[in-house]
Amino acid sequence: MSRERIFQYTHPAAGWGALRAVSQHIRHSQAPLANVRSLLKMNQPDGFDCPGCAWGDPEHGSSFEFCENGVKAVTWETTAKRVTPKFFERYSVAEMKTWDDYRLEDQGRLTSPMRYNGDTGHYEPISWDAAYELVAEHLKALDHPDQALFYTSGKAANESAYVFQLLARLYGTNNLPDCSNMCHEASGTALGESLGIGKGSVLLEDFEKAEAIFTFGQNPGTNHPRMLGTLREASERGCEIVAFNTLRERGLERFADPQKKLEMLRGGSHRISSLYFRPHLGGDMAAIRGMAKVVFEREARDGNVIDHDFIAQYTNGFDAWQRAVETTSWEAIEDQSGLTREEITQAAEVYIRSNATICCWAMGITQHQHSVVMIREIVNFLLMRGNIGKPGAGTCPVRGHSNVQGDRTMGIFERPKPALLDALEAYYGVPMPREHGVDTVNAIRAMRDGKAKVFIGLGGNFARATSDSEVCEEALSSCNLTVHISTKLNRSHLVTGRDALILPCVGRVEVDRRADGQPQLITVEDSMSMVHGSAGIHEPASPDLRPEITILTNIAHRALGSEVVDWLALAEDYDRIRDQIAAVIPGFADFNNRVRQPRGFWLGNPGARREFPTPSGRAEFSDAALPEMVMHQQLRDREGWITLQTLRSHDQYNTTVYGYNDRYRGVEGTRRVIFLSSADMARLGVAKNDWVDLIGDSADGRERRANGFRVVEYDTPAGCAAAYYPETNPLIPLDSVGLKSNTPTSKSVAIRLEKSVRLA
Ligand SMILES: Nc1nc2c(c(=O)[nH]1)N[C@H]1C(S)=C(S)[C@@H](COP(=O)(O)OP(=O)(O)OC[C@H]3O[C@@H](n4cnc5c(=O)[nH]c(N)nc54)[C@H](O)[C@@H]3O)O[C@H]1N2
Ligand SMILES: Nc1nc2c(c(=O)[nH]1)N[C@H]1C(S)=C(S)[C@@H](COP(=O)(O)OP(=O)(O)OC[C@H]3O[C@@H](n4cnc5c(=O)[nH]c(N)nc54)[C@H](O)[C@@H]3O)O[C@H]1N2
Ligand SMILES: [Mo]
Repeated sequence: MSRERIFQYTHPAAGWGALRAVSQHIRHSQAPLANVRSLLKMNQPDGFDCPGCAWGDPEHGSSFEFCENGVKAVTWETTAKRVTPKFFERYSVAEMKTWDDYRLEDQGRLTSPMRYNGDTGHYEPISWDAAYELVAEHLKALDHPDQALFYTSGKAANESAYVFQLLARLYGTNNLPDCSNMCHEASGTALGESLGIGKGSVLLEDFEKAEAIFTFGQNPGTNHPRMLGTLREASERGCEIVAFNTLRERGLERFADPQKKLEMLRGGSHRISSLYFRPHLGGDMAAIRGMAKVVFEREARDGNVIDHDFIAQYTNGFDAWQRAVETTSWEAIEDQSGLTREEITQAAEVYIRSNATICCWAMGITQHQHSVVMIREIVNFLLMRGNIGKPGAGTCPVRGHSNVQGDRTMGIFERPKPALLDALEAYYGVPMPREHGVDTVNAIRAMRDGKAKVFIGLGGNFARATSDSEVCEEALSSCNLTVHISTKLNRSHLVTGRDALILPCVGRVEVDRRADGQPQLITVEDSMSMVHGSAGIHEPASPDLRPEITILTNIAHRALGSEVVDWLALAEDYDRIRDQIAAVIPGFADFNNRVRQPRGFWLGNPGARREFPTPSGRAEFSDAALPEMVMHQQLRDREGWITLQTLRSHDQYNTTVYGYNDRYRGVEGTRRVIFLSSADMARLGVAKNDWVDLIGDSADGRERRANGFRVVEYDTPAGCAAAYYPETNPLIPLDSVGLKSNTPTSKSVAIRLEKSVRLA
């Protein structure tokens, strides 16, 4: 770890800093040659899908797209370090529990299946057959299928996800919580209500035609670096980019493209955003409503701003929304958004000038209590000028995990639509469970209340990614069995049920071979609904790894038998899984052929054709009122309290911590910092570099704290603080969730600070 240092970052995003960071990560992973080879194969027609983000791939993807965080994701998986049975003999679970997330994952790739022994406190080797048998026995022993939980993290490929949901449903439950419940759930819900389909409507090509792009609550410089290239190109050809972000984020301001070496040699960079606004946490709905107010005023004055034909032909509820906008006062808008009427008018002018507008958003929008109505307001805003279903315009919820969208398409959803269940019943000829299952937060409640007894995780780090860490750990520990299908050691493995298994699997960059030696293909779907193939190129990190599908089908074969589904045959050739997907999931006809086309295929989005599969067949405006008070308004009069957003540093992938630097925010050598405005530092009586403990809400009688954070002064509005996830997850009460989305409110957490004394 490098020395702790807080500094002012003055360079553009990416650029030389990114190249330096890349070479350091390749060196640290100790497998340099292999890494370089894999980088050249990333996001190529015959290579593997980048395990980083879900941003779309360019049409002319012949030259490799450089992305610092893609490199980190790949080197993290191709590391030469190994976690062997000897390692588990040496370290007890109790000892590893004292390690932080970085140290756990940095031990390297898991190599062998392991079973926890409660008597010794160590994990011990177990054979694959015995492990499969153990899971099957536990599943068979439950009184009711709803006592089992099947969690999915969004890296699982379509084929793994399809098999996993089939296993859960044939076993008899819809208990399929996933990481999406903590991520874009509100987007799916809001888009479904407004437009009839829970996915974004734009393609990458639309970014080449947009005249304005609005981004809300998103940090692409770190989390979707390839999107910066897209934004830069748009900006270069004169498209106006308007950013709304509570923090000043470097990647949204300036960007130097590492692929343009000449520009970097000259020390050049390119401006990304034309306008940059910093609303209060949770203030975007008010800001958007303010922009709509300006549009209505301009329509009344000049006419020709609102697309009345579009509204009449395709939508419902416009008048009620117009009334809602007109009755919302500027005072309420300014107070909640933290932006002035002048600023909002300036942003609205860009919208009025543009004939084709895209709105992008991510976690700064989806992780609040009122996220669903906020996203519906984004859609209202687009609909009013007909910005759905025309080139260069539409909705773009920027997804997280590389296949999180595909997993939902494959049926990973605790509240499946009847049509999916009907299709499954028709194909397999057996009844499917109709009761809704539990999402992530309800899965924790179910374990806590003794209603769920077996937890199976297909990837991810459930104990660390969820809110209220202590409650979640107690819940997991009360299970009969916890099973984690994983590539790397993480905290969830250490929060064992009475029985616990770690089942190590082949990673995305590794070859997965059929018995005849032919490589298997897997498929994924990106943020723009493009489905394409992915095939690894490295030999697996250990001969004792199994592909996810081998693990799942062996469990299914033993737990359910193979009368309805010939599970083991599915694992032999994934084309057989794809044939079943083609028969069950709409849009996948002729899947095996179409996915072998160079760029795969587009699933399409009815919204792009101005078809809206809502009950009315029309796009629905939402006339929701602004929430009376969002968190920062509730807390500003409570002495000592402040609203915290929990976010990602530049050196992490969710709970995977690559290192301790957050270059663009000027933090080096530590993750235990809290970003505060100078006004809040004065109000709360703390100074730069002070050590503080963070205390969460304890209204339900449970103490919540996270100790030992250093104060960093940062350019953010008063009343709004920021610190990294997952260290701050213990502060988020399990019951603090979004309305209708049930997503933890990770961007609106009530905290107060206590000074702590610590040796430097
Ligand atoms: N390298 C890397 N890439 C990733 C990930 C990663 O951890 N590392 N994670 C992946 C996943 S699963 C996801 S979901 C995405 C996440 O991508 P992001 O959504 O970009 O992730 P966060 O770090 O949570 O950043 C939230 C951003 O929103 C801003 N923000 C917070 N609250 C508000 C608000 O109320 N209003 C406004 N306007 N802004 C706000 C914050 O200042 C911050 O810039 O990235 C994916 N890609
Ligand atoms: N406070 C707060 N909490 C949050 C968020 C936030 O912004 N703030 N963000 C939320 C969001 S957006 C998300 S998406 C969730 C993420 O939640 P998860 O998806 O559960 O967590 P990850 O950290 O992505 O999971 C990392 C682990 O996945 C395993 N893994 C990696 N690759 C593979 C693979 O190819 N196969 C298998 N089987 N396993 C693999 C590794 O063992 C690794 O340790 O966290 C959520 N939690
Ligand atoms: Mo996510």
